[in-house]
Amino acid sequence: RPVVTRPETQAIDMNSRSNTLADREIVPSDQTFGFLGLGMMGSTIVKDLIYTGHKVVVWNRTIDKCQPFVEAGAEVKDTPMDVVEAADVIFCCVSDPKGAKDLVFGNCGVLQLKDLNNKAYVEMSTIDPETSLDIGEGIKQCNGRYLEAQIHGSRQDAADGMLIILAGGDRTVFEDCHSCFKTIAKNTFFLGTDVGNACKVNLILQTILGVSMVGLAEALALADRFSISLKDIIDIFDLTSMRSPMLLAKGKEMAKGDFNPQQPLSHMQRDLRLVLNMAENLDQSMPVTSITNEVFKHTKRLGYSEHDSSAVFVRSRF
Ligand code: NA7
Repeated sequence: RPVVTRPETQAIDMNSRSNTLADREIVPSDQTFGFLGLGMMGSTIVKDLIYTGHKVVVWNRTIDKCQPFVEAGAEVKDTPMDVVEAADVIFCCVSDPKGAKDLVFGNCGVLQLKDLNNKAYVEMSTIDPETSLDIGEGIKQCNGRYLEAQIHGSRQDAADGMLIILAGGDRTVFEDCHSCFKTIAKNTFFLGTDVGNACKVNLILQTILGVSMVGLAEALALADRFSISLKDIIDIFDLTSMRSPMLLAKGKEMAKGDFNPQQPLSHMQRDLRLVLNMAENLDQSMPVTSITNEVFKHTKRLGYSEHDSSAVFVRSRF
């Protein structure tokens, strides 16, 4: 069992800006935007929203993480419910479906405010279609409007303003979010008014990513057993028609043993679990994804939850 050092938690650099912002001519909406969840994704997004002139109200479970945003001009509230009271459009960006549901249905959650008075709720946490339907139903029953806006991309993509937004649900909310999405994303797709579709598309993309990454890790581990230089393999791979920016970047991280979390391994395994649950409900056979999930699950057990998904290479080398 390898000795694993946890990746360093990187403090958010409030002064950094994505280069793409200068070219986008963003006219900030005059609505007030609430933001629940200031993890790596949430804080990067909020930082750019403030910079582009949006009025932002924030809340995070660990309150200390709010301080840099107060200094940057955001208002902080004590509970999710307080954020909803103060904002017109509320984004949520937390780790998993359970966290996303807690913030809506839990104590001091969004729905404690019985009448949302046409306010908009936007779910950015990666969730499964059922969770999204439940949240959407709850919001609608309290006179709110709901949009699922799944974010596809790494933490670096967020820092670069290069996310892809996959949205579904209430079109008016999608329009209300225009200047925010333009700030953080290179592309935004509205996938229809049916809640759940955007979650499905996001999880399908994650399946491609997870399966590819495990294939890459196994192939590089075999090269390593033959003592073939991983750098040579990657340089040659770069010349082939198989090359993709993502696989190239992940291959380089595997070769260097640099697993700085761009997309944490725990998030990848969560996504594969959600994919397999979706497939189970349809009797859809996904043997390769099942094995991929097992590989990530085992790598988690080895202590690599918080590292990048590319740490799956460590397991393949055993
Ligand atoms: P991080 O950096 O791991 O941050 C996770 C955030 O979620 C952080 O703000 C957590 O609060 C919050 N969290 C987690 N569980 C809960 C519960 N139960 N209640 C309230 N808040 C919670 O993840 P990322 O920012 O990289 O990713 C966030 C999402 O974006 C994820 O779904 C990705 O797939 C896309 P904490 O600071 O620990 O108190």
